[in-house]
Amino acid sequence: MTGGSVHGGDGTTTVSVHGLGYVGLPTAALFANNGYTVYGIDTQPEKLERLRTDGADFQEAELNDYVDRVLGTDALHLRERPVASDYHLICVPTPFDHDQDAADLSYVRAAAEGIAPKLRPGDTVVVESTVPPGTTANVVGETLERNGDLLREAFNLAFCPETVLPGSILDELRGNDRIVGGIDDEATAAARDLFAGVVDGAIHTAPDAATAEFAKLAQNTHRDANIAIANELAKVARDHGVVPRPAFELANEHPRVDLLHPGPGVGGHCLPVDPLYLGQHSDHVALIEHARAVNDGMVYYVRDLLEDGLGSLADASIAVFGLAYKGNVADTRNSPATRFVETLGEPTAKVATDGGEPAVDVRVHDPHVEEAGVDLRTESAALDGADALVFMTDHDEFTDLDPTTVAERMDDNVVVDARGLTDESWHEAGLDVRRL
Ligand code: SAJ
Repeated sequence: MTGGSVHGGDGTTTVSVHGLGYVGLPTAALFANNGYTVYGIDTQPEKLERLRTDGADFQEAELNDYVDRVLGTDALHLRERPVASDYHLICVPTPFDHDQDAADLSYVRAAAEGIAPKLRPGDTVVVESTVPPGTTANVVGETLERNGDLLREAFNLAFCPETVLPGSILDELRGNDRIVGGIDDEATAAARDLFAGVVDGAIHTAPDAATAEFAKLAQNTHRDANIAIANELAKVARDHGVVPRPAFELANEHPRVDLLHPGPGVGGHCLPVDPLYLGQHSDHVALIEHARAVNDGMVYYVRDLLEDGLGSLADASIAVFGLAYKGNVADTRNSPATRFVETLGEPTAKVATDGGEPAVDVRVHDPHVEEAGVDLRTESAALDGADALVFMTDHDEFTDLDPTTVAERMDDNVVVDARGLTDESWHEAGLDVRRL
């Protein structure tokens, strides 16, 4: 384990970052702000143009400043095609292909194909994209060898998983510990030394790349499964007439118990996807797959709570507060709230009226989200005259709501709180609150 004191580069070391998305762009800025000469490579010219003209557009102001500080300087050059560099970091998407039941590695392959002809002896390639174990050594290694002039022994190849958390990308990027695992000791050391130059956290070395790849998947799978146990226990608690969260708080008084928060499911770019990669070369994933199903099924449980409160969804006006996948971010990727809104449009025995489309008036409000492919309302357009209010995201704005005012503005009094935002005062205000 090393790390702890950022020393940075001296301007002569070159780092190419392939893929300027939510991981790659902050990573490029991290190196550019620490004395490295960085090439930010992205195959989409319009993205590069937008960056040049408008700068970064993350929902995190400090991160935008951090990126904008180096954009247009000699520290960060934007390019459409790969260039020769001492280091190449691969930060491209690896979506899960549900038809193939496998990770879609096409972007990783394409990045490696672009890097291969530029590789020089002693250069280092580091994969940061989340991938199934074995991908760095096999898929990336073979692609680099096949498309370039160098044999595997001539360059370094390692895996170092990204660690960005929407909401605190910059802090986590600079402060988190990192794991590095190379295809040999030299590659591990090269990647370790690179990251030790820019992060405050410790650098943990894995025995090989596959172990590091597995560790990354294990982290997100562990979190997903732990949220699933919280969700399952929450449903069981309600079956017993027990409100889940206060019971969880008591359970957590034990020194070795740490129940996470139940909720409407798990969204984002990592947790709903990463556990699936583990099933690619293993049949021992029953619990992991069940956890996924429990979390994905929570939107139906929330809909059941709503339906129980209203008696029927037909002709109801429902204010859905929160579309982002978690609190205080604008990110709607794989958001449970989006799926929940879809379920409200699904005809069910209880919803369907006189054989036609169910007449559910769904009014979505999210103060953080600007564009989401659904019609977004202001707070009052969503809440005034609503029969029910459903909290799907724990934004601070919602915690600050006054229950008495909410009760006055609604027509009926059903509140489904999937995020633990409400307390006794909501009952006292005359609202019929169903809490997870
Ligand atoms: N959630 C719950 N209950 C909880 C905690 C979270 O329902 O108690 C839900 C959230 O509302 C959200 C989802 O889970 O919908 C995921 O949110 P998150 O904050 O747990 O994680 P992500 O997806 O934003 O980021 C994760 C993090 N991984 C771990 O905590 C192990 C982050 O550190 C990683 O860098 C990131 O994945 C990644 O890029 O892999």
